Amino acid sequence: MSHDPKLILSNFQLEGRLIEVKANGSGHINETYVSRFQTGKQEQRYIHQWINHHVFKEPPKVMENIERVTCYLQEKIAEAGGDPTRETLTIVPAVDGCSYYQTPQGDYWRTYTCIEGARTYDQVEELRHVYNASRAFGNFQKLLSDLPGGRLHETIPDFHHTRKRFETFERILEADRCQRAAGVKAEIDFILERQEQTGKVVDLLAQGMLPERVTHNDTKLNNVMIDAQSGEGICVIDLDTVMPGSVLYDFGDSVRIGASSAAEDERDLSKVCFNIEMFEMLARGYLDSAREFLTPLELELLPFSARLITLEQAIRFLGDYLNGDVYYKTHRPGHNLDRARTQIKMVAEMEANSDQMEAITHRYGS
Ligand code: ADP
Ligand code: GN1
Ligand code: MG
Repeated sequence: MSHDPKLILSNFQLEGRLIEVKANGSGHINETYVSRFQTGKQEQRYIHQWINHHVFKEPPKVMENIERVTCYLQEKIAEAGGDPTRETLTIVPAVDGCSYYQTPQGDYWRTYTCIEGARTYDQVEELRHVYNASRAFGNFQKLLSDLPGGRLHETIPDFHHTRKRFETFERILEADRCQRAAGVKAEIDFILERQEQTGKVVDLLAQGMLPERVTHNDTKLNNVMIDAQSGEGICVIDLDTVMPGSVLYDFGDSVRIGASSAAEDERDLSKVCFNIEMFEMLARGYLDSAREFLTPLELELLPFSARLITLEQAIRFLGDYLNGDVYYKTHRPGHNLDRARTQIKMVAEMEANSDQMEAITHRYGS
């Protein structure tokens, strides 16, 4: 499914003459486009996104969260002498002043200014990017640690509730509606054998042993803009899932790509390796931002969270494969299965390296 961004452009406060608009990005849920507008000799680019309302059931609440978060970040970045137009997202309002536009057909769109001189990476190309992106995610949590105005909306309830994800997986497996389970027995067993891990973080949160914080919840490497000159992680983007959560969700989710030698959907599993040097950069970058506010228990569980959230991703990808590929965009047959297999390989290798991972987080956490 794809939507025509040209039809919605006139509903936003955009200046100048449209030169072109084209698809951008590799996300699995929303659709992203980039446009070029000309005013006199100046050119301005914008990012336009169709918000998947089948996944984000209440897009106005998503946008309310994003408005609150970006406004607060803008203030803090300005106070610190930074550039709020590059270091956080800037919403371009619709003509009626709203942060989004709803079409007569019920689709939701938003527009941001395009951050120039920076780009995202779907997979690691330079080790310093791992450190810098991870530091940016830690800093994002730090800046939002005192966000005023009460709890953010949960844009997807129980998004990182790993035990509930596991239970959903069991139901999908039971139904086996596409009769695919018999072909992926090893992958299913890998997941089922790890059931007892899935409740750990959510139970500690429910018991008040782990604090709830404002977290990003989708900390893939390609959700940080990397500055073309400095290689710094200048801006955390993709804010749809910013909501109450645990820092362990963010740290954990960043490892599966930030410490992997291959793409999330690599078919050749011999290329998919957990790289301890990359993990060290990632942990150091994160802790250089987050060391000062993490509790001892959060710090202790960082290595576990990497295995847990990677397992959660395997559960979700394999679940979607078994369910007939209804959630994530896929670009080839077996795409979700390929993604699940890379995540499983990463979990297995992280398990084998858990002592070294612990040593690293202890070293940089104190
Ligand atoms: P998705 O949820 O589909 O991953 P993102 O918000 O991450 O959507 O955007 C997809 C890609 O578009 C990003 O990886 C990035 O390359 C680019 N992008 C998004 N927002 C901006 C922006 N404000 N400026 C420049 N590029 C952006
Ligand atoms: C989806 O939309 P995107 O590609 O940033 C998913 C994340 C997964 C990720 C796996 C709302 O993120 O939770 O971690 O794919 N987003 C949603 O790559 O489900
Ligand atoms: Mg993204």
